[in-house]
Amino acid sequence: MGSTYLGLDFSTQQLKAVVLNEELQILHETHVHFDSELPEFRTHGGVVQKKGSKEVTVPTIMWVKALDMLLEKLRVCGVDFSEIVALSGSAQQHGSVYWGKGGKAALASLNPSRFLHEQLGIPSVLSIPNSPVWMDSSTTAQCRRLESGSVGGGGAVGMARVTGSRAYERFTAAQIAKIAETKSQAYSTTERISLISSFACSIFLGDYAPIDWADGSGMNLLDIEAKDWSDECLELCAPMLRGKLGATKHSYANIGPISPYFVERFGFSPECRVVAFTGDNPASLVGMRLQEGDIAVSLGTSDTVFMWLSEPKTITEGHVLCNPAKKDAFMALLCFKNGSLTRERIRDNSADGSWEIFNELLNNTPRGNFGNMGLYFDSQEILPNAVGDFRYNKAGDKLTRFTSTEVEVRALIEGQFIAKRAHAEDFGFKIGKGTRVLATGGASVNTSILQVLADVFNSPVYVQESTNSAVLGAAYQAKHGYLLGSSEGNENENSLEAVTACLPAPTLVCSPFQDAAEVYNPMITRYRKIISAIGD
Ligand code: XUL
Repeated sequence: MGSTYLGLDFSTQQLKAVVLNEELQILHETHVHFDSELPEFRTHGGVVQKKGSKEVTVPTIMWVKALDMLLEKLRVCGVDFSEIVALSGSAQQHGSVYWGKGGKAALASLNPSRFLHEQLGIPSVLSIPNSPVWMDSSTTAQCRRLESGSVGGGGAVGMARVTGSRAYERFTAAQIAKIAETKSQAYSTTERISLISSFACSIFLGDYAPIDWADGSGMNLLDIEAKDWSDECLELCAPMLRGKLGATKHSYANIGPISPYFVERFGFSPECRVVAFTGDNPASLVGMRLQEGDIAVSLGTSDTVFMWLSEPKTITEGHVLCNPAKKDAFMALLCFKNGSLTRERIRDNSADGSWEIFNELLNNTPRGNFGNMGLYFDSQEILPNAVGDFRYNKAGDKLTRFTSTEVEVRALIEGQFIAKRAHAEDFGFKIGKGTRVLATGGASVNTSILQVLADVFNSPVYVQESTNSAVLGAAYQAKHGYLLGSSEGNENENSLEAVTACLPAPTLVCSPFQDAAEVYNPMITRYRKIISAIGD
């Protein structure tokens, strides 16, 4: 009988699970897609948004019902639950769950002959039935209030200094503040506020689970250096908040044994350990096995960039989070809203909707694109703060269009990667001899695009077999936390690096051309000039 590890990911559109063996190879994987498999909740893309509204929520119990279904699917897949020695999970960041006065008691006394959603979907357990999620942008007023206080010396910079980010609409503090203002009765009956990650963890634990430091860094409430709630932030946010948030823990903390509900209903071992759950971006950093000096680029609906930081840095454009893999380290997270949808728009307009033609056009243009540069933001971009198309020729004149489709395609891809490198360098990222770019997400299968990435970063680009880095990261953390044990074990021997050393190294897919630095270093400088002019 082998030991196995279960990883879960409560992402925006679906709930995923993987079961890994001792060598961290995938034995089983399955998922529940919210829109199609749980149509009764009427979500679109996994969320509920009224037309024209900035409010975006999810019926909290949908995630619980999805978990009921996922566990049944795993059983049908042939998973032997008794072999699972530890489990962990990840979830979309920032969203919050509000437990009522009967929450803790309900978790501790779940009846194994009934579904979870039948027992948890009642007002005494969930004081607010709908959870605000990361796509919500209805809290600008609350953000301004949070930044108007004296946190870290005041303003956006002060907030970023203490919590790792300036106040953002989707971050949990602004969301909690809005709930405390607009639903004060329900807020006052709230016994505990969980993130989606710690909510899911609580179900497995049969008790309120702590918020982990990495996902907690997406709240504008955690002092990321002190690893404790900032009293100044709490006071500005909402009344009696410290008690409602509970204690925090590091991201691979081995919290406790699994709840008897799962032992009796599914045959889990009573010894199976629950390891802290975290956010999907920190979990991806773990799943990609990012090391100091590397940079990870995830190419999806929105593009994200992660870096390992040994020291926090105060920066108002981008986020600093506690590192999920190592207690005293940090990570940087950069979100670019215009990712694959913008790439698809240019593919449709310039390459007849074909990736083959798109790649041909890209391969047929020289690095540096004859001095042309373009930036394309279909929707309001975060980095930089801009919307629209911006095209420039070699002389720096602004153009309404380029003369050929080749130039347009190359301008898009070069522009996207130049922006990523420039903003990463603002975080102190330096390209060195050992720098590796780890690519993931949908577009990471396109080697023509990855060649541009290698050239812009003047570094080799690697990919991993699976693009599901968050759910894998969760399963790796299960093993990481399990080996450390509840007594914290030997941190070095059981570092994440040591725990995942059995995995194959990522595959080298593209190396930069000799002239890459010469071509792209000046383009980074040009990009900075362009975006400061756009901002004026
Ligand atoms: C990160 C963010 C999203 C969510 C959903 O700040 O808002 O990436 O974590 O995946």
